Amino acid sequence: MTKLTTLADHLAADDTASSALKGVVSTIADTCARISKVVASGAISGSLGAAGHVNVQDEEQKKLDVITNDMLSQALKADAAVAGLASEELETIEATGRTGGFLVTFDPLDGSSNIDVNVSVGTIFSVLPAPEGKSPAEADFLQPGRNQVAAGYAIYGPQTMLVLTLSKGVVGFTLDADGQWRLTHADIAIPADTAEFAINMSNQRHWAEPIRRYVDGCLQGKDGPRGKNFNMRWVASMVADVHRILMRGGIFMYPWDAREPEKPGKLRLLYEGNPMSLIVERAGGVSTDAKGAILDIQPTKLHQRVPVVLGSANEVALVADLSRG
Ligand code: P6P
Repeated sequence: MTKLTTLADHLAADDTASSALKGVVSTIADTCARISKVVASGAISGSLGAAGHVNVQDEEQKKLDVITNDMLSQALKADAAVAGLASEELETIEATGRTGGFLVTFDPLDGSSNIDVNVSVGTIFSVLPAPEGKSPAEADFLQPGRNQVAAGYAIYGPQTMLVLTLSKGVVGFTLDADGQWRLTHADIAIPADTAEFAINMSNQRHWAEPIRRYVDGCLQGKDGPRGKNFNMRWVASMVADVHRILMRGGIFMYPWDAREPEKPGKLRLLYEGNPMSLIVERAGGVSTDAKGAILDIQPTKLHQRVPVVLGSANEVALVADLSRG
């Protein structure tokens, strides 16, 4: 069997992205390959369990949150094309002392509450243009998601995969035993229709009415207004739920709920909502805050949260119609 195309060869054949951007993507991909080994070592390396403090999100940090954040931060600071970075695990941005090039935001280990029970987790990343002629400030990261020049994620599951979008389309690479990322999914596309929804049902009593109505319709199955039965999945790793949707369709929802009414949702815009939205849109899906496109949102804070309803276009449209009233 001929060897599948490597990430390096795939990037070399891409005549739309600059060599500097390809370099940043390679830096992230190489780091994710190393993170995969650390994640896979689990209890053997003593990397499981709590780190003993909470992060800027007021969430208990896992040891692997800290380890993976440091791995990505160090690798990006060493990349000449990176002017600054922002992480779910860091209170504010880190400037590299360089100007121009790119800004990178990332969630180093998404779904880390699953890591101690051996359920898939991942790394999510977003690449934005950096300001010219000045060291980036926090305000320079507050760009709408449509400004992204690259976005992707690694999923550390039964296979370790890297899913990536640069200027168009969505491609998937699988980490080979020789450490090479091999092109296994050349043109990822999300089916427009689905019979599978993903939401944390334990929050049902806290949802706004439109979400409750939509989910009730799914639960009534073929006896209800939808006229078909639905399946439900909730991995509690956004990367795993979104990956499933990229592979076979579906709708993922983390909407606003009344538990913390002052917050728009749980997920963060800059390093979860925006990169996943670019990927989903480029794969023919739709990604909204329940009403409008997430990629059009003008960020106002580095760690701001956003409601997320994304996936199969026709299903997301139904939720948007209900939400607009
Ligand atoms: P809940 C993981 O902590 C995360 O940020 C996403 O990856 C995931 O979709 C969501 O939170 C799970 O949240 O409230 O169901 O545990």
